[in-house]
Amino acid sequence: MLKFYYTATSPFARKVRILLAEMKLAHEGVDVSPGDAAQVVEKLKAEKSLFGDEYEELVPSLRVPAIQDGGQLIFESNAIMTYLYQKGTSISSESVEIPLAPTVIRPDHVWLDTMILTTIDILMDSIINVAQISRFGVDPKSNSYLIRQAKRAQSCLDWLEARVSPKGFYPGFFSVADINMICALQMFDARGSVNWRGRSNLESMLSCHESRASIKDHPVQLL
Ligand SMILES: N[C@@H](CCC(=O)N[C@@H](CS)C(=O)NCC(=O)O)C(=O)O
Repeated sequence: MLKFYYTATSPFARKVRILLAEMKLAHEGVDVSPGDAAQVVEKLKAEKSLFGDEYEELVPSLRVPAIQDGGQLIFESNAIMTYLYQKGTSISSESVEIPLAPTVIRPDHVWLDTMILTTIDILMDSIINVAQISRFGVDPKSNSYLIRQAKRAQSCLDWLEARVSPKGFYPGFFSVADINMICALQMFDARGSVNWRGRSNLESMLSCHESRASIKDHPVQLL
């Protein structure tokens, strides 16, 4: 059975969880949570592995999520989602109004869709970076590099706003880019960490998909 390594609070793991639900793929979840914010800081200061030695010997990025399927290990959420697409024998969306997209990226927009997925990744990564470093007592408003990270997030949001339609990145379908974007935006709302609102296309795409079962059944989790 496919093993899915995750932590409950990771927005990158949430992306994979939503796609697993969309595709109704049977899997065994393995929670490798390092504990609450204080425990994370404690482990990092002691230079201990965050997710356990066994996991960190297996996954070179030392990050979640990852999956193991037979002898195959896949890490990086977008690579995992691509793998799940290759594995999903039939994508069945019979009971939903907007079907799951037939491919991860549109065959006639390969470089643009690759940039879109990468830009959402940069956006999430910059903000998580700010949150992690602030846990060590660094004030994000007085640290020049963290100010740059926040600026990067805003410029990525502007770029994405100019490329998303009011119904999402893959009009007519619910796509991997939509899942990525929704996980980023809902994380920002839940943590109050980024002011992204006022961007009408992103706001509409979120309202278009937020009541979908896979999104509602796997909400953002904060510790
Ligand atoms: N680009 C990676 C990002 C994954 C990521 O940053 N995961 C965080 C949890 S939300 C993590 O494992 N952080 C541990 C660390 O930074 O050491 C992906 O898409 O899977």
